[in-house]
Amino acid sequence: MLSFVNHLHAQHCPTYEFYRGEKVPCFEKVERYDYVIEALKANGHEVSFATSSANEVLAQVHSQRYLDFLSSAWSRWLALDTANASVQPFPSVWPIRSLRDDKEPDNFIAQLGLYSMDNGTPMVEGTWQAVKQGADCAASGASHLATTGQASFVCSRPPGHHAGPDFMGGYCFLNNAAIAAQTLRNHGAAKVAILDVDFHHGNGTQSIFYERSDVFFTSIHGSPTSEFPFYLGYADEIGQGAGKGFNLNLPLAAGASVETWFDAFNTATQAIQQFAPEALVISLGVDTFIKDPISKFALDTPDYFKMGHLIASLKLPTMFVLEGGYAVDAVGENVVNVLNGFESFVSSNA
Ligand code: SP5
Ligand code: ZN
Repeated sequence: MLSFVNHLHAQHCPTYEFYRGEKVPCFEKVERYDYVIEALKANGHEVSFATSSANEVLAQVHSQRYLDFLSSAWSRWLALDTANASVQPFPSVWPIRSLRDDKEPDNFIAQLGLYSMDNGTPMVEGTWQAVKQGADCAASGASHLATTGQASFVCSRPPGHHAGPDFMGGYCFLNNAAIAAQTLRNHGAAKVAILDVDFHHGNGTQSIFYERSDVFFTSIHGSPTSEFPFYLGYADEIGQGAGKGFNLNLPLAAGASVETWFDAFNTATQAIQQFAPEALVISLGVDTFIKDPISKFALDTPDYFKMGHLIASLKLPTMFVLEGGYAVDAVGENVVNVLNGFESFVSSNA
């Protein structure tokens, strides 16, 4: 499968985040990417740099004021104090209920809170360059699928599915899966489905398409009663306005078995078949892995091959976008097992 790889990913290299008030090493590490590239090459998958720009689609998915903030954030952080060059900015104040989010304060940290859902998404000097290139890879993977009918894989970090229309969060800045889905729409696919298999609910993707009937979003994830992002991902979120009926959440208890996970997967894929999309985007997180350090499902390496095979059995034009997965040295094998399982179906049914 052709993979569009983000060769600028390492410019996003934060070193620490916060856990229970203490600094801890980042889970979303630069090496995750290296393991995926290594596994892609070992399994004979072809790689390409981005061939399309996401410039046009970015403004269809994210608000202009958020894009302006993100692209200029580092220079404005440095303008506060040149000593900030080696410091990661974190928000400390947020416009929660009753406070105004329509006004943008001049203060940089107040802006950072306005455009952040958590204090768990550290930024560094090269973050914008890395995430913009990731968006270009997502647009390229979608254009490849739309123009050739051939499946693609967007190999990029940081991930994207927690990033909403106008905020970052959960290690995410630009929503690559949403950018891919919107690019497919722009290429003429009337209906696009997104299946999010990351352990965490794809709150950003859900929010971007919540009032739309042309993009169906479904997600299998740890229940928000105990798992990040906590404030979205319940089963009663079914979409709104024109989007009513086009959102399907399948939250599972932390510790759910592999069998329970595949039962939910079956429910999700049946709903996708009923929607009858012209293209399918998979938000491919592998933090459902039993050894993942921050997640609580139990999938093992062979289960990812099975997942890919079942996705292929839907017989839809399909692309994959890398999301989470923090058992760093297993991320490559697990991701590539999904792609190999997908291709094994295609070749056995050719
Ligand atoms: C894309 C994605 O998978 N984002 C996940 C963001 C999760 N952020 C919260 C991390 C909380 C880490 N908890 C550490 C538990 C260590 N025992
Ligand atoms: Zn995740």
